[in-house]
Amino acid sequence: MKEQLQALEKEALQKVEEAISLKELQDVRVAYLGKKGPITEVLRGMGKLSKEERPVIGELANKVRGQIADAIDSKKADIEAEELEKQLAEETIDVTLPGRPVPTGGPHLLTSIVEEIEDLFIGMGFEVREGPEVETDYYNFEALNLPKGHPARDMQDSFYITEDILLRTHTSPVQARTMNMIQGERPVKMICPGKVYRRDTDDATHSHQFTQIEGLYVDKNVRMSDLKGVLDRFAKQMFGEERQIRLRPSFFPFTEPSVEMDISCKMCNGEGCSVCKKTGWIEILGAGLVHARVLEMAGYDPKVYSGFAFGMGPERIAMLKYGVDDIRHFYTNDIRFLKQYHQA
Ligand code: FA5
Repeated sequence: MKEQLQALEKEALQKVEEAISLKELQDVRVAYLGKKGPITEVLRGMGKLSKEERPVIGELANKVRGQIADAIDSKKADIEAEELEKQLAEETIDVTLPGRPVPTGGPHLLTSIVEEIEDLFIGMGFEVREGPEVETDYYNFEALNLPKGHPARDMQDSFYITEDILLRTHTSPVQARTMNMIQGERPVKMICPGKVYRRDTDDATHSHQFTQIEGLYVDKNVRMSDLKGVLDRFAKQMFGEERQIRLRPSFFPFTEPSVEMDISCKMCNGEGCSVCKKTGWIEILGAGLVHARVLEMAGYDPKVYSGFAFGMGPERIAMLKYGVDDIRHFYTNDIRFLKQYHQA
């Protein structure tokens, strides 16, 4: 029986040594020290032993059991320490690692340019106004001296919703709306940015939906030289001293005299390319002195008041300023294009 106990001890210690998880260790404990285990079995058979043998075997059995239990406890502590070590290693946070960048958006180039132009005119004393994109025929045309059937309506092919309602073709109706609201009671100095719509065929410089910024200054004694001064200041601040500007006589039914302002093409330095249609110039705005008839219709006495107005295309301005070769880049939302103009 002594040999049997010693063999059991050896075998159990070997199993403890081999156990690699708490579950395996628990299995060893149950197998050797459990109620149905071999040591309990030995102790149960003690009654059959002689008086002399009983204490010797009893002591040995208890010693074997104690040693197996101690080995299991010590191995358990080792496995637990190992598992904790492993868990800590897995959960380690390296605080020196650089953070993962979170992509951020930024203003669209068109938004930035409109805001830049707004700031520039606010600096010259203009206030910013808004008007509806779905407009009546009256404000879009008639109040601007373009009665029904007037041939100049063909200059702006329109998207009609009903016979009298359309998507505005320019921001000029906001001129008429603003003056109409004030009814000649005081001067007006405002700009109005917004979307406009035309049945134009899209190409490098034309889009069926684009942006305009209207300007209107009505006061006593406003002259052509005031318009020239404001536009000159605008162009110099926007494009720098080196760019050339030219004013060409033009025609708009709501201004008299009328002009168009061109800027020398940045893509070809005025030599002629596909962007400027080989002319070396890109038209960016129309302007003129507010027609007496328009003033009158809006409640201003043209003998007392005079004014100037202009309407510019910010897409074309951004194209000239940043060398964008196609207006369609503004609307296709290609992130590679937009990203170039994000300011951090
Ligand atoms: C007008 O729309 C007039 N309402 C401007 C005006 C206002 C004149 C006040 C006098 C007094 P025009 O059709 O030329 O004018 O357009 C003005 C500007 O809008 C152009 O110079 C150009 O910069 C821009 N523009 C016109 N059509 C398009 C288009 N299809 N795509 C992009 N920009 C355009």
